[in-house]
This record gives sequence, C-alpha cells and structure tokens, in this order.
Amino acid sequence: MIDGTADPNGLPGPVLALCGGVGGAKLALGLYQVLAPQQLVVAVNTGDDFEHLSLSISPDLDTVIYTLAGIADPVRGWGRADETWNFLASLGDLGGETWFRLGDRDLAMHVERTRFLKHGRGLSEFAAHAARKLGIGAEIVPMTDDRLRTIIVTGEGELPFQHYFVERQCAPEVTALRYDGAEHARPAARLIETLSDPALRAIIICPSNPYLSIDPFLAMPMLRGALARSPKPVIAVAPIIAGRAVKGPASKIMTELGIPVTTRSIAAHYRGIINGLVVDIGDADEARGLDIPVLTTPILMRSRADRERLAREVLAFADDIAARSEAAAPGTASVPIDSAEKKAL
Ligand code: FO1
Repeated sequence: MIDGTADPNGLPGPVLALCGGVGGAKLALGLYQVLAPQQLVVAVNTGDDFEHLSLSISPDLDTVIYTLAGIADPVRGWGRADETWNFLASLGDLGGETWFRLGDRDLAMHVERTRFLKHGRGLSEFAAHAARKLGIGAEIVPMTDDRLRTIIVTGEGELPFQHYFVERQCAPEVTALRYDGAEHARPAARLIETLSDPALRAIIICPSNPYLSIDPFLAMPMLRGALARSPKPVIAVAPIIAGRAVKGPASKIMTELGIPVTTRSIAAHYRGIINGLVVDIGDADEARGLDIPVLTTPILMRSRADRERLAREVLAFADDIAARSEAAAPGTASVPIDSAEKKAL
C-alpha cells in the first residue's frame, strides 16, 4: 500500500475530499468514520454562497459541518435536526423574504459567520472555528476565501445559484453555467498546503453534482492545474446510477446541456483530472472499456454501514492505483508539488 509518509503514530497521510452539499457530504462522513480525524481534510464548494437578509450564507460548508458534527437534519440533508421556524414565520408576518428557509438553530451559524467576515476574518478561519466548536476533529476548509459565485445561464436569463436552485426549484432550462470570480480566485491556503503535502494519500471527488458543486473548484485555474499535475491518485465517485442522478438536478442539467446521462460522460467530464472512477455495480457494462481504472461497487449510501463500506473501498482503490503507478515509475507517486509550483499557487 502506497499511502504517503506515515506520521509518528504510524497513520497513513491525509486524504483530501472535495465536495458540495448533501450528496457529497455523505461520503465525506463515511471517510470521517473510517479515518482518524487528523487524516481527513474536506474542501467544500462555495459557489453556492450568497448574501441574503444581510447575512453571509455558505450552504455547502454548513451542510458538511452539520453532517460531520452529527446534527444535520436526516431527511432534508441540509440545515439542522430538531429545527424550529419561528424566525421565518415572523419574517413572513412582516412581509419579508421567506423563499430561502433559515431555521432558528441554523440562523446562529449565519449571524456568527457574518460577524466574523465583517471583522475581516476569512471564511477559512470561520469554518475551522465552527468545526472545532461543534466537536469535529477533521479539517473543513472552503475551496476559496475569495468571492466565487455560480451563475446559472437559463432560457429565462442568468440566475444566481440559490435563486435557480431554491426559489425556482431548478425549473428553468439550463443553457450554460459560469463561475463568477473564478479566474482570479485563489484556492484556500489549507487546500493548497494539503495538495502539496508529500504525505497526501489520495484526493477523492465525492459524488457531488459535477456542474454545480465540483466545477466551481475546477474553474479556478490554479486549482485545476494543481489537481491535474498531482502525483497522488485522484478518484471520483460517480453521482449518477443507471442514468439518473443519485440526488438533485444533475441528470436534468446534463440532458438540457445535451450531455448523455452516463458514467462515460462523468469520466469524460473529469478527463485529465482523475485517474480512477468509482461507478455503481449496475453500471459495470456501461463503464467497461473506459480508458481509466474503474471500481464497480454499490454506491448508493442509505446507512452508516453503506457510507463506511464505500469509503473503505474508495481508499483501497486509491491505494491500489498509487501502488500501480509507483511500480510503473518508481518515485513519482510521492513527488510533492515543488516549491516553484507552490509559489505560483
Ligand atoms: N434548500 C432548499 O431546497 N430550500 C431551502 O429553503 C434551503 C435553505 C437552506 C438554508 C441554509 C442552508 O445551509 C441550506 C439551505 N438549503 C435549502 C440547501 C441549499 O440550497 C442547497 O442544498 C445547496 O446549496 C446545494 O448544495
């Protein structure tokens, strides 16, 4: 098993997970359950972030934090369990905006984050603070501290992400997507440090929506380059099973963009970035003949046992790919990003 430099406790090096909200957070939780806390860094999409009711809202970060802290609502997947909605009801009584539902418990996160940011402290600092306060041992980092916003180009014009996703319930036809600010956004410092860690074991792209949740990462040229050049295994878990999205509007968006809803399309989407793809066992035939290593296994995560099994299998697959590339070209599997490259980042 090639898993980077062992730490003083003999643990393999860290795993970097890239994820969006509800769907991806399930695998991040599985990884959290099977790894030691210090072995996991979760980098989270911030393209969905927005300012609403004068508050700074980071939905995917909060979903990952609540999920790993064990306080996420198990049915909705977003927001907190045992939520009450008195604030929202009172806001509605005053004729305020209620299309984006902020629960009473959840509200504290937005108020405190807004205060942090107003005092010039970054989103990375707030995420680390909130994770620590809620008892999470793993590191949770926003993909960037800079402003980067996903804009959905539709037949009805351009819509900011949450207006498309929540207010319009993904109804408008998508013709394109753009990631405002991506060209100049810098990946978060901890994300770059983790990517350049010689002990890094693997990079896992969680089964999040490639267009809405992962492309905002890849739209940052520096990050796309660093992932493409990484000597470590980069493994994606497909977000679709048998031609349908596991969660959310991925298949609707792919159809509207004229992209076949297949695991082949996912492999093509991540070409040049990934060196392994995990697809559902039911899609084994379709994935046969892909030009990258494929692991076929049940990928639907309904229970804790499902999440843990998938996390373990993904890690073993990554280790196997690292071992194969080490055997083919000894030494290259552990080459870190060099300092000149780090400076460029
Ligand atoms: N999703 C909804 O479908 N409706 C909501 O009213 C809503 C409110 C909300 C509040 C806080 C939060 O952290 C997430 C919230 N989400 C809501 C989820 C969010 O819009 C999406 O899941 C993500 O942005 C997509 O990953």
